[in-house]
Amino acid sequence: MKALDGVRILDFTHVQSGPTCTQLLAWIGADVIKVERPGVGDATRKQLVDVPGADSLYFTMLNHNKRSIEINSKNATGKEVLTRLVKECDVLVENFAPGALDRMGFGWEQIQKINPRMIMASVKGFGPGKYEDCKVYENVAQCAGGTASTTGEIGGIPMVTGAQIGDSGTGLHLAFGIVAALLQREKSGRGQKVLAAMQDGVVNLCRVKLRDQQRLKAGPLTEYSQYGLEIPFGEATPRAGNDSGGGQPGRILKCKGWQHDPDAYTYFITQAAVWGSICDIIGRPEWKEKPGYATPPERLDKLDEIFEAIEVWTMTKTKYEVMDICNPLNIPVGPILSMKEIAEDEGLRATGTIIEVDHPERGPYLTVGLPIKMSDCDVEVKRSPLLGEHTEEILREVLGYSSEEIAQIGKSGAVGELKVAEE
Ligand code: CAO
Repeated sequence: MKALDGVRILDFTHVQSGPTCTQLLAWIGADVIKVERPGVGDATRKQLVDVPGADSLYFTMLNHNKRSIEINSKNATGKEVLTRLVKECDVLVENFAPGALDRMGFGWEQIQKINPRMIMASVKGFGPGKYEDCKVYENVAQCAGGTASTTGEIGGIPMVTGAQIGDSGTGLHLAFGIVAALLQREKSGRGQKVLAAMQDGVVNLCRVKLRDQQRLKAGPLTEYSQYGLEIPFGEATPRAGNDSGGGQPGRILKCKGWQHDPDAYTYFITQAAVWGSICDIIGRPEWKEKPGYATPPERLDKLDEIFEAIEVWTMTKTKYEVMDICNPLNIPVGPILSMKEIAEDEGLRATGTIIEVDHPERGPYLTVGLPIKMSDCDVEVKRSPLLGEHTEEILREVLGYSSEEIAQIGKSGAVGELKVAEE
């Protein structure tokens, strides 16, 4: 049994944000029918190709558990097929550039006429307002959503993060909206429009930076290293290097092997509650009671000295040894794991967060499985579809077209090349 068994999704998504959303819904049981342009498909199929002739990892890792149908949405017969699909589906998900769906003839008003129970869910770069017509990609959203201005070294240039909080983050937000709209439809009997703007999603993920923006009115942000370094604060939340955001000083420190391993580092938080244990393990027990060191406010102007002393200790240990020593003492630390280490991590493999999938064109590859674990929903990760792999199956089984009708549709140029089976 799966959470979304019986829910059918008309998936007009491409690239990353929309496909992240529909992949999540497919994993938990929705029948996701991905509409792709005949002969071309999602642009990511052929982006960053590592195995010539095969679908790229970019595509395969974002489109598991979906079925692919090729339809030209600008062809008259293609529009008829799509109209029937709109009647048969519960949710339409899209992340076209603003206005593209209206130009196809499938805007919200038209969708409601065809199927009043339809939930129409969109990712756009910006919400309504002066930027609503802009095309937006990951880093644009990160910049417009507050990540870039608050990430990077103190006094350095703005930085984007490596996590795809604009694309995948917005896909997650949209999936939440869709599931909520499905629940509401149980009571109202109506569909609704769901919009997740990438800027809004990033702003939501930058919540604590907006918190700090407001705290600035009350004075300097004392937990930022900048305060201890006596660098004045400006009018906006500054970049804070690797400071921790929770009010307890934290830094990234070198570990044994840092000279040749770029990821031999640990995150180390000097949480007030375990200050005594920290002093003991680094060999500075006198700091526990010493005036100027004993309480968190006293330590604020000595953070460089304190973290240097901690680093002298962490440099004698591997990042895993730091974890093994600190965890039993409740000292919050985190090894800086490389993608290689994550790919090989036995724990992540055991829980299905990192999973190996086989593919007819490219053979086995690694992907990230469903990161949410549900006790009563069976999750099986199936490979992504080849372009148009299910065109005929969907025309016949979902839409009920006969072989003769399917042959006509094939001749109309509305779908890709078809191999029509005998009835
Ligand atoms: N049959 C026929 N035409 C199709 C089709 C199909 N099956 N699928 C798409 N098209 C057409 C669209 O109708 C559109 O045509 P018009 O411009 O004539 O209306 C055209 O293909 C291009 O679609 P697009 O504008 O969405 O694609 P793009 O490459 O120009 O822009 C992107 C890509 C991502 C910038 C844009 O879609 C966008 O801003 N999306 C919203 C924000 C978003 O999701 N960004 C994240 C991208 S990474 O996840």
